[in-house]
Amino acid sequence: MLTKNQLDGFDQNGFLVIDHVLDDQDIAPLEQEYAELLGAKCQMLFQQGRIPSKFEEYGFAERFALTLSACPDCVDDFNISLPLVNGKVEADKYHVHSGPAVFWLLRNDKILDVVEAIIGSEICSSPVLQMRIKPPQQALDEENIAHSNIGVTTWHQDTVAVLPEADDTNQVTVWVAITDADEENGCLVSIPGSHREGPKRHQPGEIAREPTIPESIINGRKGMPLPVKRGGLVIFHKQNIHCSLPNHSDRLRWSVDLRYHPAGQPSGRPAFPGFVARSQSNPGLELKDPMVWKRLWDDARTRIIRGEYSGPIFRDWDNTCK
Ligand SMILES: O=C(O)CCC(=O)C(=O)O
Repeated sequence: MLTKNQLDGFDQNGFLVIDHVLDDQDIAPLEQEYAELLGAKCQMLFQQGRIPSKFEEYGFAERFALTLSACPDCVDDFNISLPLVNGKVEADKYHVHSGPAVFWLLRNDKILDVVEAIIGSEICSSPVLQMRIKPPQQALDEENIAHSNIGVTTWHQDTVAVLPEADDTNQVTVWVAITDADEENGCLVSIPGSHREGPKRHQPGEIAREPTIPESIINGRKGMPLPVKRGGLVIFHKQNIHCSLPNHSDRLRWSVDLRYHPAGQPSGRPAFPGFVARSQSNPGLELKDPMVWKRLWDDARTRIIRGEYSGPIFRDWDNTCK
């Protein structure tokens, strides 16, 4: 689990970097699943005449970058949460990938052990999830540079992404490095101790589509880069202020960010499905079937497309001024 030093560091800084948590055996199924997903996407785009070839001769990183640069609107097809749209959605642009390798990553015992050390042994996997596969920035067009799943992520607190119902939820973010992340290819940057400053105003960003904390609040602070190798984790307190650097390398930077909170507390995304990932007190509550998880997402998607869910899906970002 975590040492007292690690827990004290998390309490003091609002983040914790933990190296060497996952190994190849933990990560390879996700890479395989994504290689297949990308292959299927290329096949479809080729049939639709949207790409000149299926890019089969390329490895994953180049193939992903080529696909995205030809079809910038494909980015959401690779995400592990439905797009954040309040109101009416278009079915053919409203997708989520909920494959078994993603499910098993969410239930990975090494990750859950870390989470348990912070929030206890009754753990809900939140539906607030992001797959971030970031090609070298020079391979992206402007639309995609502004999308934080493949382009830049500007200064924010993770609380901005959830509805006020989760204001008291003890949510932690677990950011998993699928590739090495360093200052050149766009590692995370955090302002140590910023979680103690309380919630900050977010506003529409100049570069990013996501809400961002204005420079007047960041006030010249540069933050601390958090490089981490493949298989390492970065844990964030929900009010830690962080961002990530642009990918100025010629390498892919791939991560997945997951959120967990104590079972029974609201996720802040009631339209999307969470599940009990670990329960010491009642293991029977745990969801162990990836097909059931997929069905939960498919059902949520159907409800939203049909207009059967009437509440907001995410916080109105222009109204997060405090
Ligand atoms: O990976 C990134 O670029 C940003 C991740 C992030 O901000 C988060 O996990 O909250």
